Amino acid sequence: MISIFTVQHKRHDPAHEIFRGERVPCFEAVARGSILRDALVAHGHELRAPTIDAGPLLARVHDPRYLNFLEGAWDEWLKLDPANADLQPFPSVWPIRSLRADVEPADFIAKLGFFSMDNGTPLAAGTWPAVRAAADAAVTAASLVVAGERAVFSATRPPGHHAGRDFMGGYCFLNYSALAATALLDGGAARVAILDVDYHHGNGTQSLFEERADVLTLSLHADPRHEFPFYLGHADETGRGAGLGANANFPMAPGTDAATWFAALDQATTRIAAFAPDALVVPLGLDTYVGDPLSSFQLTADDFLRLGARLQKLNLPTVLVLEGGYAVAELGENAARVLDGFAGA
Ligand code: OKP
Ligand code: ZN
Repeated sequence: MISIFTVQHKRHDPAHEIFRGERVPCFEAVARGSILRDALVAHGHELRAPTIDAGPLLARVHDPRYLNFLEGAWDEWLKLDPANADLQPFPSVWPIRSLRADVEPADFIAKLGFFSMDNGTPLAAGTWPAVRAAADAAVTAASLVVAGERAVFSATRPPGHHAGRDFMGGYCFLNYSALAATALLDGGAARVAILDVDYHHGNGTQSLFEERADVLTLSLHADPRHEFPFYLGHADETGRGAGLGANANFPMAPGTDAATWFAALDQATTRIAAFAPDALVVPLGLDTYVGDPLSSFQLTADDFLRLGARLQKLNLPTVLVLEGGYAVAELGENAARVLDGFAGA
């Protein structure tokens, strides 16, 4: 399977994140990118650089005000104090219920909270070029599928599925799967399904499409009562307005085993078949792996082969987009197994 990969991912290299009040090394580390690249090559998958500029699509998925903030954020941080070059900004205040989310503040840290859902999304000097290149990768993958490729993998980091129209969160800044789905619709698909198999609910993707009838969003994930993103991803969220009936969540208990997970996948794929889409986007998180440090699900290496085969059987033009997966040593092999399962099905 063609995989779109860019070395630009290395420019997003924050030194730490906050975990239980302490600064710890980032789980979402640069090493994820190189290990993934090596495994894809070892498994015989062709790597290509992005060739399409996602620029024109960005403002259709994200708020221009948010894009503007993200692009200039590091410069603003340095303007506060040049010594900030060696430090990392984190938000500390948010416009929660009863506070105004319509007036953009002037203060940098206040703006950071205004455009974030958590303090777990570290921003670094090269974050913008890295996420812009990752957006180009996802749109390039979609355009190859529009041009007739059966399936293409956008093998990029950091992830994207928690990012919403005007906010970052959960290590994510730009929603690549939403960009890919938009490119597929532009390319002639009348309906697109997005099947998120990351351990965490794809809150950004759900919120971006919840009012649309032409994009079916589905997510298999850990019950948000117990796991990030906590405030979205329940089974009773079925879409809104024109999009009522075009969202499906499959929250599962912490510790869920492969049999239960694949039973939920069966339900999701039945929904997709009934929707009869023209194309499929798969936000592909490998953090359902039994060895993942952030998750409690129990999928094994062989289960990723099975997952690839199941996705292939949907018989749809497919864009896969890397999301989570923090068992870094095994990430590349697990991702490659999904592609191998797809190819061998
Ligand atoms: C992103 B993706 C642990 C904090 C966990 C939220 C998890 C983000 C997961 N130190 N922060 O969906 O894999
Ligand atoms: Zn995840």
